[in-house]
Amino acid sequence: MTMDVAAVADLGPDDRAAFFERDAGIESVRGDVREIVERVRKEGDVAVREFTSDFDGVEVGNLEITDECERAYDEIDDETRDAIETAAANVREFHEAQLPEDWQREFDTGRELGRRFRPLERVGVYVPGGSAAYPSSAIMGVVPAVVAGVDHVSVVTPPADELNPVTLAAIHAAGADAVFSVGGAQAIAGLAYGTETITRVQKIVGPGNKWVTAAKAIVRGDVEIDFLAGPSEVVVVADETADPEIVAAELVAQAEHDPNASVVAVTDDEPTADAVAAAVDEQAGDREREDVIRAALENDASGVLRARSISEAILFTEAYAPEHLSIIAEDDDSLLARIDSAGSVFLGPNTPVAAGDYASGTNHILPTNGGARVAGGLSVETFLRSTTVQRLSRDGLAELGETITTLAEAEGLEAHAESVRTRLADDEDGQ
Ligand code: HSO
Ligand code: ZN
Repeated sequence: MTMDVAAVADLGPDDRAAFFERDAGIESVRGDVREIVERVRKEGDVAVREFTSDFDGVEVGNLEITDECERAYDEIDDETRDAIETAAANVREFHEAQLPEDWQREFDTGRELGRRFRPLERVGVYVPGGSAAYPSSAIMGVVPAVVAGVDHVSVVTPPADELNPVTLAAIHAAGADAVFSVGGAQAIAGLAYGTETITRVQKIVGPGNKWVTAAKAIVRGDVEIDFLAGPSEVVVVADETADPEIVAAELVAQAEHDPNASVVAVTDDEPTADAVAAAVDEQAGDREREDVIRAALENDASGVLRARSISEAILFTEAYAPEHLSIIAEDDDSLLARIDSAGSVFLGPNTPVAAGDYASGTNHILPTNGGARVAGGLSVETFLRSTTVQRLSRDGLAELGETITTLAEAEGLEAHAESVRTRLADDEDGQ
């Protein structure tokens, strides 16, 4: 059997480190990626084409494929186009609900404060291609940017002799303004610094392989990024009411993404743990991507775990901070109330993670490797900047005057204090 059942209480320091200290595994390529980034920065399209030929084995004609995306959209079958449109509409609706309102109000008499939100102007979205072509990721990356009001959304996606028509169609449906046939670190560098063809952007979002992720880590600072996303993760918290076949199906589903995916079930019910482990093994054998799945199941950060109580299961998932958390247990709302660290939570037996992966409306570009301890996934706010605004009346300033001048003097900043006093001096003279 691929998965052993272990007890949370028996995990040693090494096991705990494997579960709780996951990382994106980009160190091995950092040096090579730095060179690629530098060459694209200096040489632009020439370097982009050279790396595309070296790494993708493709001599690209036009780097820009915006029109091809529109054509693919028109030509794909109706069923696929409808599925793309339904998914995009649900993602659009959920993200529209996130749009913050500008506001401005008086806090005390004469002290009016507010906050306003404006979209970034140019952003770039990485859409994975190759064996892991994800049309759904095009929707998840582009739609929130469009909803936020971003002027120009560029998409980069790796070239191939035969580009995936569904990915191209989804990029078009999501509302991208320009699409470029370039992938890997060279695509990230192109977006970060601009080339003759690729527009330089202010922020780059979207998942990719370790070359892409390493490039995002390197250009961060010169350009904003969302976060460094690694392979998919899921933790399922289950009690004795959970159907082991369903719990197993969740683990096998996310395991199919990547040999480095991490999948965990944690339950307070011993028979459930044993049944999940057996069901995972059986289901894996029936899947086309069995090899990928078995590799992921064997990861040190994957496993079926027995907890002494549902509280211990909750503490485990909190320490893990998974990208996806599925809770299949009685009174899931009260368990949810105890969760602070998870990218996206799926409640109950009828809510597969695949719903959020594709179509329910939530975003599937989420923090991995424990990133959920400090941040959330892609949202409308990813593409907004905020500005604060204020206006004081004379009375409002008079009320605050002494507080400001006292602190300014404590900092030795006399001119700051004077900028207040000159305004209030008129008042005193006049009275
Ligand atoms: N579960 C992946 C997203 C995805 N699933 C794309 C299917 N296609 C990472 O959240
Ligand atoms: Zn998935």
